[in-house]
Amino acid sequence: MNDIKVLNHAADNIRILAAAAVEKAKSGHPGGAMGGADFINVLYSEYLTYDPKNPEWVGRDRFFLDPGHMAPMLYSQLCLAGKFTLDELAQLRQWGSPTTGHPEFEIARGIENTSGPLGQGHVFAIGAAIAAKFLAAHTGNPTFAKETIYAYISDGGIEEEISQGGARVASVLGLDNLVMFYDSNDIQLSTETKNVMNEDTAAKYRALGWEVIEINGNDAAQIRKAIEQAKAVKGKPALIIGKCIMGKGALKDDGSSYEANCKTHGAPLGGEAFKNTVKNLGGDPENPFQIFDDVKELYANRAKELEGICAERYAEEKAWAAANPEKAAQQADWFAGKAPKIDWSKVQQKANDATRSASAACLSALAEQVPNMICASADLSNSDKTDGFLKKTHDLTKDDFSGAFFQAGVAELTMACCCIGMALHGGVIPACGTFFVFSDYMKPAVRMAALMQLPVKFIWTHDAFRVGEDGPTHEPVEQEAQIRLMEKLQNHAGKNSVLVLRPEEAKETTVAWAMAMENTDTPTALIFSRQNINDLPEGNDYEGARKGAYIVAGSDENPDVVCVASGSEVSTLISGAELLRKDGVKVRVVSVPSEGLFRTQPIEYQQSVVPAGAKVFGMTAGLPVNLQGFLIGADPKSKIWGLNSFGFSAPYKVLDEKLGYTAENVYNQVKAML
Ligand SMILES: Cc1ncc(C[n+]2csc(CCOP(=O)(O)OP(=O)(O)O)c2C)c(N)n1
Ligand SMILES: [Mg+2]
Repeated sequence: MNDIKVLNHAADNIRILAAAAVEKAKSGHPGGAMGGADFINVLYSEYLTYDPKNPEWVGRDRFFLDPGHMAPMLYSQLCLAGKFTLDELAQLRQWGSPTTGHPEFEIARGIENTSGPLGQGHVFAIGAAIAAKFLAAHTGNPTFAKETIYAYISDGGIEEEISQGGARVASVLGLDNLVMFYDSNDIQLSTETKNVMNEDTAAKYRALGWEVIEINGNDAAQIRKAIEQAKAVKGKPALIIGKCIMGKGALKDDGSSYEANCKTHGAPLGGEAFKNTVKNLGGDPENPFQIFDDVKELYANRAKELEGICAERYAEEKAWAAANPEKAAQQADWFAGKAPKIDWSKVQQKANDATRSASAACLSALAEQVPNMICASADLSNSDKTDGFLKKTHDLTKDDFSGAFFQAGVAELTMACCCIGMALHGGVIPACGTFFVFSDYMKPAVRMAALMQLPVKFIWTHDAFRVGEDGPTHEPVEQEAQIRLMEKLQNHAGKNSVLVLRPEEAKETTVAWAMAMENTDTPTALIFSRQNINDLPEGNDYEGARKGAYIVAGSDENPDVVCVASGSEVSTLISGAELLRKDGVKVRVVSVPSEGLFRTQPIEYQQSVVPAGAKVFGMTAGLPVNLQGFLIGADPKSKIWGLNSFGFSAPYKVLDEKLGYTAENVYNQVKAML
């Protein structure tokens, strides 16, 4: 047992370092970091199990910091643990520095994730806790059952709606491997918390089925006891509500208390206030970037302790691997993030099927062949056809994680964040489905997955106004343009940040799913139709989809017009082409499952599909901007037929007629161009 005095000294050390880093950067958030220092210090010096020499160790505990603005607290803590140097800390938020604002993840440095967008981070932790339970059940490796996932949440995260979804999921799945600390400091960015929140948070989480422990969040002994208690809880997640003092130990320039003051949330303490604060905390204002000797010793002792703990865990893992060599090899592949080997010949597509049903056929094969895949749906599995996967497995439930289907309930953002958390944990391949129009509810998470280069698969069905009778609320129009913008946005590895595929018909859907499974370094969005679509002509080379756009079978040589589309509009173009050919017009039809991918092909290939100066006719059920890239360098008479308004309520065939998505309209529009 460490001396409480030393623990308090270490927490003060973290406070000094966090305040100093923000002071030097002239930007950042000292107050919350100073308030939370006691919790993070007790956690790292006594509980968090990790291997300092092997940061990627699969069985490590994980710490997810929801309020990413408290990164100075995490960096300071990781300085004590030897993962960052004091010089690196002093470079907080500077160009090229490893100590960025709101860091995403860097496992080697001990950062599992901090969420910039409040609320998402603790749900990433919930996803990671699901992954740990899944891996325990699917591998039998005892290490996964020993993992604890720690989440740190603040007032902002509690206020975000996603906390309701996360709390529900964690409770219904009985995630007793999850310990969440709520830094309840009564202060947020612009007001005191009481101005915007009067709920009884403890009662709320108890009602949601959590174990709730209430403590003074700046008292090391109480924190220690609460973590012990939380770890011992069985069958449900635990929440430790710690009443913390914002800016603990801070003094103003006149020496009076600067604690519990909104102003310390997001700005340096400043000049004399900073100096007074460092002195008050026992540091040297002229040289604040120091680690006290007793604190060094505390963490050196912890490192030794961890050696012993890890040795025991490794021994258990070794024994399991020796008894289960195949599973051990498989586990290594899973954590390496390798694309699984899949025999796609097992997927038999029905003629003229809807692409959502074609996706179900693929998912069915994936359920059989990819044992580390988890598929989720936000209560639409029989409509978004993720039930193709479900039929080959069963739901994850509180007492049974041997299945692989995650019923997320009607909570699209929660579902997406859980999937991201699974990916962050590692070892599993997450996919999740809902209607395309509800991708709007998921956008903030899609953006985080894109930024972090996580290979989550987003399955979006009911891709266009052809939802019909459900009316305009359910008819996506602008959604494709929104997600395609993410194809134009490059990630830090210089790749399109999301791969977005809208295959034209059933067989191309199989190729799209193959591309999604092979894409291990960005998220993939798959957009599928509700309605049946005619198959492409015999002899089509579906592998062309891998280039993002390709000429479909039956196209004419030396065309008078090049018609481009994705999804079911390709089939409308083909019907239109038949009419045009009767007039002697030569037509090339190009399927464009992803223009973003097409634009990464050599220019010669792009020109071979859509030659410079060609007359181009594009058709999209979304905004015309979806295909406007094809007008660049084309004949000026070229045009895109798209939807410029919300949809309408009517059977989809009527909508096709009314909105001009017919062979006749293709004929008329192209004739007017020639
Ligand atoms: C989704 C989202 N909305 C807004 C913000 C901007 N923001 C950052 S911190 C904060 C207030 C946070 O208050 P709290 O969580 O209590 O942190 P504390 O002030 O206690 O450090 C806000 C609004 C954000 N980061 N994410
Ligand atoms: Mg707060």
